[in-house]
Amino acid sequence: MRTGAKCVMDSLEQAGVKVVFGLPGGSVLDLFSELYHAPFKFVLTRHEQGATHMADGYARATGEVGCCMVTSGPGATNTVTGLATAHMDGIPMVCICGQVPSHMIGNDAFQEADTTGITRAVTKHNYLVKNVDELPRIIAEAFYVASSGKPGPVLIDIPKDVQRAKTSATFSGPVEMRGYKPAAKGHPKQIARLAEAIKKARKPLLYVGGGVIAGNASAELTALARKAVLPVTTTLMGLGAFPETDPLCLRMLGMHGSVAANRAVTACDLLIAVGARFDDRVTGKVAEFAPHADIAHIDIDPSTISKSVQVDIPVVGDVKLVLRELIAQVEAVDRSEWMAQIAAWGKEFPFEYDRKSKELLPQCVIEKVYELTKGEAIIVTDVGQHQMWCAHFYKYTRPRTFISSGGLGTMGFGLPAAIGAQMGRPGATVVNISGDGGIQMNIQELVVAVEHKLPVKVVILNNGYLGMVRQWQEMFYKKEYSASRLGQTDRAANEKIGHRPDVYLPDFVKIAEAHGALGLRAETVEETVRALREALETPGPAVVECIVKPGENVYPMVPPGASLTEMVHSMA
Ligand SMILES: Cc1ncc(C[n+]2csc(CCOP(=O)(O)OP(=O)(O)O)c2C)c(N)n1
Repeated sequence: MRTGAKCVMDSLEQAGVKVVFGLPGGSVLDLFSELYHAPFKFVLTRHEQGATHMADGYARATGEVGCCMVTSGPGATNTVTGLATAHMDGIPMVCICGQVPSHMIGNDAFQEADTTGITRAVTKHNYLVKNVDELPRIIAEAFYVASSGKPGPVLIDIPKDVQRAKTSATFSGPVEMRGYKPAAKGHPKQIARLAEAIKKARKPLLYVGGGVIAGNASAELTALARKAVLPVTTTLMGLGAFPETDPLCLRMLGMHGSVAANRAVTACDLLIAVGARFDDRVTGKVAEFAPHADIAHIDIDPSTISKSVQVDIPVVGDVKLVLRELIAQVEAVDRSEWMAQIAAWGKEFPFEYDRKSKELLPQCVIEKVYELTKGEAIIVTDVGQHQMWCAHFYKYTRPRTFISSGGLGTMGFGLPAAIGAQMGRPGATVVNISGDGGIQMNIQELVVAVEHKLPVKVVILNNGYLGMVRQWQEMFYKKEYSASRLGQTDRAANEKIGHRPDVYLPDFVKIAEAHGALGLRAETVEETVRALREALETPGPAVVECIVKPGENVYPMVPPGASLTEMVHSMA
């Protein structure tokens, strides 16, 4: 006989869990008591949101299921943003929550929240465990659901009495769930139709999303593109699925996509979406998206087919298996005219910035990170302008090297996700690039990197603004800069509140030092290179704050709701 708490630890071990992120409280003390003897590592975070993003970053960097454990009530509600972030991007995660004892549920007990109710819409599946005998099976199911089909987060809510109750139940699989049978092989007829369409197309284009990375299908995707001469554009989530240094790569498409990618979407006669979901940030005005193309869509999730864009050739299946079938059926086709056209667009409109600027530009900082890490780092971003510049000015050549909250767009994701990524990939260079806004949302987790001797490097692009908000206000809201100035470097504002005008508020260098990390500040290109070098050579975590030009905008940009042909290149 084992307690429920022991069952949880045994089941996590059985599932191959190597590290759990979280924070204890009254309702999970039984679990934490057992954790004391568990063979895997536990990382104590400073906020449950941090725990969820760490589990998420760990999953994105390794391909394994990320795991976190929190208490009931506020512990559970603090996971909502992290669960929603993972849910939107299809990231496998299992979150274990404590719950008040079963007989108190519904009584407004201390630290009670309807966790399964609250998280229903932000998880792939969730459980409230009512009987300890079911625990081993439920945990095995949770890991299966999280990692199969389109991956996603699964939450298990375990009342305190269930943690303490004893059971002789075990579960050794296999998992069988009625109504949940993720597709594996694509339909052979549909695959043959697509192969035929690829042979006939004069201007085909592969539009690749995060599903290719989740499905570990980058090698197959690359082989298909090269064999059948198919140019490739990726979404933000798809960065790294295809080498961006390859001449077939058009870089990212969509709102802040490259001119070449967006023009190719508009001109192509066959658009092959692979593990992508036609997000509004990708399509712009749907009615004018890929107007001349037949659209094929390969995805494991049938619910995504024809959801926002009508698809002509749907192929539901595991992308890796479908791509393998396709590779066998396609052949090389001469598309030199199409390739020349694409190359010309790429040459005429590369991602660029003012290289003569007297002020330090954020794009330049990212380019320096690219040069100094030789393009081999794992880049983890927050959300905003810097996120888009990280897509433009760093070239990703391998999957799982660009980690970002694409679907939900969660500020505060970057630092904890980078810590999780570093935990999963101890030998990798992990660089978190954040804005001065986003970094302040989970800065408390820096101490976790210090405690665990994780050499995460944090680069803060400090423009004194919630930059992306400021850009939208400049472009679409009559320059009414309402509540977008953060003002770390705002001398007048400092003076007004009686601070020394030349003091940074907050002082990120001091924040770094207060957490036990190296803190450096750079205001010029030379200082940036020096600081980045020092940070990269430091064995522990380091923070490099770069004071960059405040008013810089991300271009090109497709205004919200406009078609991909209506790209804005500058305010001038
Ligand atoms: C949690 C959260 N709150 C609000 C937003 C809306 N938002 C999107 S970008 C942005 C500004 C980000 O500013 P900063 O972190 O300084 O990065 P920058 O855009 O300047 O690079 C805001 C507020 C968000 N994405 N996430």
